[in-house]
Amino acid sequence: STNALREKLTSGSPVFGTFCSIPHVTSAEALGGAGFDFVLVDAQHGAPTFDTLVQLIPAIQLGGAPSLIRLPWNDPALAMRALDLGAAGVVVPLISTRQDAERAATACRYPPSGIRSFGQVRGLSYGSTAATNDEVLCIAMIETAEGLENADAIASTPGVDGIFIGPVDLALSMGLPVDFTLSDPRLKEAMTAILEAGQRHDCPVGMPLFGIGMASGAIEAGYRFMTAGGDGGYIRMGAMGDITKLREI
Ligand code: 3PY
Ligand code: MG
Repeated sequence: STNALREKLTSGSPVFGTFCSIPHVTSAEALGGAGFDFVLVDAQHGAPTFDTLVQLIPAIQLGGAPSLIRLPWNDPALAMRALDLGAAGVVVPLISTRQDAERAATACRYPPSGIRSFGQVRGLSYGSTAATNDEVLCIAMIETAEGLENADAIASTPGVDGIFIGPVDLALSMGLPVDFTLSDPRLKEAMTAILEAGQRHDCPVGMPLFGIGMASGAIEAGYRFMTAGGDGGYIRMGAMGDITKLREI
């Protein structure tokens, strides 16, 4: 078997995901069934902890989508555990150097390519340890000024399968204000530089969409995978939309 998400990422057509930040099987299954190409379980900023992944990943799978787990930190133990619990891949925050990228990529691979320990529990097997090494996804987040400087070194690291830009942390690290429209020219220039580094090394680059109005511009620019929204926002928006209309009657 092959990792369908990896196939989509290499196909060239845009790939869309959404954030799971609520650690409950019912909402996770609903997100998994919504039609996105992947669900990004946010174990960095969201409420999901590693204790809940064993329930969330199968629930999302039951809905029909693969899971990527955003780790709280670039910790090999967490990457291995997320993969052993059935994630299609991991998203590793704050990758700033080649060494950071190698640490993340090798945690996801069995020897001889890496240091992943064997014990899959419900991890996805792609036939052999070598095949599994080829199929799991290690997505490195570039979201610091140092990561921007090292974008080529990160994007060319063996086993780094994609770059996900964190525009908010990147702006903060560059001394810029938080602005979800991402319109500061210095931030735009930085994001373009990362995108171009990815393109130079045939490494797909993704970004979060702060509103789906950003999607067509992002696709045109060359971003290959994007996240839109997430469970908490979807509940809030749906509920607010209804009560707003009701109050207008
Ligand atoms: C950031 O913008 O820093 C992110 O991590 C987005 O997910
Ligand atoms: Mg971030």
